[in-house]
Amino acid sequence: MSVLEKINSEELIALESQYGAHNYHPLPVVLSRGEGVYVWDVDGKKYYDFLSAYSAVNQGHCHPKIINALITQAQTLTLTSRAFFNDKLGKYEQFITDLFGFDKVLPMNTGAEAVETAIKICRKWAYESKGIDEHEAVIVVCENNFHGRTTTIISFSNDANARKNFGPFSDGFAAIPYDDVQSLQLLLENNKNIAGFLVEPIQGEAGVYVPSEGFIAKAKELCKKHNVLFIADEVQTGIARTGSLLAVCGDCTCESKCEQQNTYTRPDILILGKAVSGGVYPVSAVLADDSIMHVIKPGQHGSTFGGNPLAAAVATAALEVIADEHLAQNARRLGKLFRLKMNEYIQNSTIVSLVRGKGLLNAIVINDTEQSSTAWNICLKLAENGLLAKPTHGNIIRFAPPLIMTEEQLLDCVSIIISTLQEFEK
Ligand code: IF1
Repeated sequence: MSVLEKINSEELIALESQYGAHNYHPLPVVLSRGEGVYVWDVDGKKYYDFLSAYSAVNQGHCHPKIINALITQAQTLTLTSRAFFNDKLGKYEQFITDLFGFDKVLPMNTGAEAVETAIKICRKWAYESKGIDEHEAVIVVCENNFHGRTTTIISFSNDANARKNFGPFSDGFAAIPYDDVQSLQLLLENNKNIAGFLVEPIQGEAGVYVPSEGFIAKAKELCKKHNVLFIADEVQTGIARTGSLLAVCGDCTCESKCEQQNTYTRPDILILGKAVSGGVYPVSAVLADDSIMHVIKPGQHGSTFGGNPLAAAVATAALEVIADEHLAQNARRLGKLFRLKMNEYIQNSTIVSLVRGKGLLNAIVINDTEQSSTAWNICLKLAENGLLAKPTHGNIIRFAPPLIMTEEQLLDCVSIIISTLQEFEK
C-alpha cells in the first residue's frame, strides 16, 4: 500500500503501535490539520484544542505570521551549525534579550536541553564565581517537579514512573516541598554548597499547582541573601500562558517588554521553550546576565541545531505575536471567566471537587481516586463532544487552550465541558 493512500484512524494507530516505541498512551484521536484554536481528525471531525500541545501552541495552530516566517527562512537557509555566523541569530538574540530584559541568551532546542543548560551554567558559576568546591554544588528542586526527561533531570524527579530502571542517577540535587519557603530557608542556612534553586512558578505536570501568594518572591529573596541562583523554568508557564508575559511577572500586564514592575520576580536564569516558537519548530532559550553567562566559554556547551537561522526567524515571529495580539491580557481575562464558570458548576457537582490555575493554564480535580479511569473516560467523552484535553496525574484534567481564543469560543468550550461532566454526575 502506498503511504500516500488515505488510511483510516485505526490503521494509523496500528502503524504507530507496530513501528513506534510505546512511550505514550494517546487518546484514540488521529489529527491531520490545525488552525487557530481548532484541530481536525482524519475523518474531518473538528475539535477545540484544549491542550495546545502542552502550552506550545499558545499562538494558535499554524499562525499565519509564524508559518510565513518559517516558509521564507526555510527556502533561504535552515542550518549552518555554529561553526559559522548566520544573519538571523544576532538579531534574534538582541530581540529576545531585550524582550525579557537580560544581557544574554544561550539558544537551544528543547525544554529539557534548556534545563540541562541552566544546570550546567549554575554549577559552573558556583565553582568559578561563588567558590564552591568542584563537584560539591547542590541545586535545590521541588518535590513533584517536572523539568523534562533526560537522565540528569529525572535524577531529581520523585515520579517513580519517570525514574524506574533509568539509573544510575546524577548527584547534586536536594528536594523541598513545593511552595515551602521555610524548608528552602532551612536548607540555604545549613548548606554552604547550594548553587541554585530550580523551580516552576506553577507546577504544570503535577496538576497545575499555583503556589501561595509571595512564595516565588520570598524564594528569590532567600536566594539573593545566600548568593544562590534563582532559576525559573517557564517552559510551560511562560509566553503569556498564565496571563503575564512570564508567570514570575506576577500581575504585571506588560507584554512587549519585561519592565521592572513591582510584582516582577526577576530570575537569575530564565528557561523558556515550547511557545517560544508557537509550536512550529523546536526552540528553547536560557537567559541570564553577563555576570552569570560569562562562565560559558567557546567549546564548553552547544548543540548542532541550537541558534539556527530557521529557529531564529520562527521564534522572532512567534514572540512578536504575543504583543501584537495582546495574548497575555486575553489569557488573564478568559482565564478568570473560565474559573468563574467552572466554579459556578462545581457548587452543585458531585464529580468535580475544584478548579485551579492562572490565566489559561487551568485544571479540574475529579472527585475520584488517582487510579480511577474517570478522568480518562471524561476526556474520551470530551473528544466525542468536540473538545480535546488529557488527564495529567490520574484524576486531574488540564485545560490549556490557545491564548488567541475569543470569549465566545471559550464559553462554547465551557458549555461542552460542563455538559460532558454532567453525563458523569452521580
Ligand atoms: C512529554 C509533561 C507538560 C515542562 C517544563 C521542561 C519541560 C517541560 C515545566 C521539557 C515539558 C512536556 C513534555 C511532554 C509533555 C509535557 C508536559 F506532561 F510531560 F509534564 F507540559 F506538563 N520544563 N513538558 O513542562 O521540555 O524537553 O519536552 O521540550 O514529555 O510528554 P521538552
